[in-house]
Amino acid sequence: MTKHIGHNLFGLFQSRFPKDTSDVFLEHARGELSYADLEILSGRYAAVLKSCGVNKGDRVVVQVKKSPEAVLLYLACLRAGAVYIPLNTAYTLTEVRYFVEDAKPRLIVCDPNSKEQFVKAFTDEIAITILTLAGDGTGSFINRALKLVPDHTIANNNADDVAAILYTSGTTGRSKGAMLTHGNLSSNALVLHDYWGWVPGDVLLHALPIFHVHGLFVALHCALLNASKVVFHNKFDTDQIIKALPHVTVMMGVPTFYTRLLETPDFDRHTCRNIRLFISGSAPLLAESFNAFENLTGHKILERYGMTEAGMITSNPYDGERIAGSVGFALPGVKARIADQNGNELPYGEVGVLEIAGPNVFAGYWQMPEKTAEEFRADGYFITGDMAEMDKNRRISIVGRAKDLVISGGYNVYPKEVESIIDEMPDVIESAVIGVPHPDFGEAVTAVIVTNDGAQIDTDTVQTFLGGKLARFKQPKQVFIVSELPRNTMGKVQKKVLREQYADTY
Ligand code: MCA
Ligand code: AMP
Repeated sequence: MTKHIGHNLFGLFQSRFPKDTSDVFLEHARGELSYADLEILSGRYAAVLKSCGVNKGDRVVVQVKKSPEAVLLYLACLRAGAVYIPLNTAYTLTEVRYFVEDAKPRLIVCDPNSKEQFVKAFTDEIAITILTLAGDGTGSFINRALKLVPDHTIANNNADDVAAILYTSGTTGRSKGAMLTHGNLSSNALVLHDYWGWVPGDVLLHALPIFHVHGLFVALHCALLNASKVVFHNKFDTDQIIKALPHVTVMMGVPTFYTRLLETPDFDRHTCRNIRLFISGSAPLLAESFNAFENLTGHKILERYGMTEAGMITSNPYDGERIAGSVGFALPGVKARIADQNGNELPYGEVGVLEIAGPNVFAGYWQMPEKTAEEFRADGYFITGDMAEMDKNRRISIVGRAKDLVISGGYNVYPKEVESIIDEMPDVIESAVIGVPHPDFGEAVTAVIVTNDGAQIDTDTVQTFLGGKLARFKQPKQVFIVSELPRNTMGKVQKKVLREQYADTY
């Protein structure tokens, strides 16, 4: 087996492959992939990348349904030193166009039903090759791979070479591409693997999407470092998950996974008999869910906190006390402080903005040096935009957000993006988009709109207008028409007042 080369993340994984590479890597609906398959197929996929002219540092935009092949494509990009850019499958062409124009990829890999519109939309970009991953006859990425000799080389990357760009929206203006380096990803993965006590024989249940940090990096990387089997589900289907749980030892999920399990009569202590660890993150886990889960199963869910720009930042301890409502301690190697608006550290117990530094913190926003500079303090700390407090033991609790952000079922929705499109509707004077408590999604996107002469616009009309422009999960689940929005003396819309007013909507 090739020795771990340079700082390439794939090289790190490969150095941890099981001795017997016939061990299963992915168990999925259509069969199994072994670690030997991973090695050969990622080599074949890397050969396709090269045949498309993708060289080290070139961007590859990928918008495909979750599948084992999509995982292999990610791993092939790593080994080839290409920059992987995964996109949420819910994004519309309008949203994808922005990312493509910004990232200037060498290759786009998409699903068959998007290929025609992508070809039409991006024909001017003559340097871009567009391929489907599968399902497009002999022209697909997978079919090309079958015809090529595997390329087993691993690009000799430095720790600060970019491995992936993940787009995150912002409270103002355009989406920003967070550049994550091989060093960011490997340092975070190694820390998590150790901190969460992975042991030989652990089996991971994977039901998260693989276009975000949680499913793509946190879950897959820990399993790969552990040479573990991954029981791979294309989505979170509660019945299927309950059938799978007795055969795994670790599950990672967003809080919605846990609330859905709790609502299912078949789910009980016996279902979890082989589980070592349940982990939750991406959105706040309510104390009532934590407690109900412990009462039902005997398991204290381990809550951790992170963000796209920094991977995982804090975690409740594996061996120590896991406390509901707390996200635990800064991970080893991560420095955290609670600061006022000017970056001055606050005393323990006071609420401020969480600022962090460490090897996990990203290299900046793709081609946006000014935006990057705005998010960092002069001493290198990154401003998370999350409001938090730290107790004298340095345990951290997230208490709110300084940024105007809604998290629905673990997906981030930036109100500004939704408001600006609603405001283009005929008869709309202005709008405020808020997140209000929702039993399934944690928060639900909700719009409060002021119209000309009180014209009545219903939820369907707003959703229809937004269709094609905005992914479904960003669209308001409910719309309210009002005569005016509450404002403070400075004229700023008081979203807190609206959130209180509509708190019982769902
Ligand atoms: C689906 N729908 C949603 C959401 N998901 N609406 C609001 N919020 C959502 N999250 C809508 C669809 O548009 C559709 O609407 C309907 O629900 C059914 O869609 P379906 O895909 O069948 O939904 P589902 O399978 O029940 O999905 C719900 C889910 C999923 C399982 C909670 O959203 C999910 O897997 N979320 C995880 C997101 C995640 O991985 N986040 C990590 C980000 P209609 O029928 O009207 O068309 S990484 C991160 O945040 C940081 C780094 C961290 O700390 O981890
Ligand atoms: P993203 O931009 O998708 O990376 O989302 C990151 C944001 O999700 C963070 O800035 C937090 O606001 C939120 N988040 C992630 N994990 C947690 C958690 N355990 N508790 C509260 N908020 C969380």
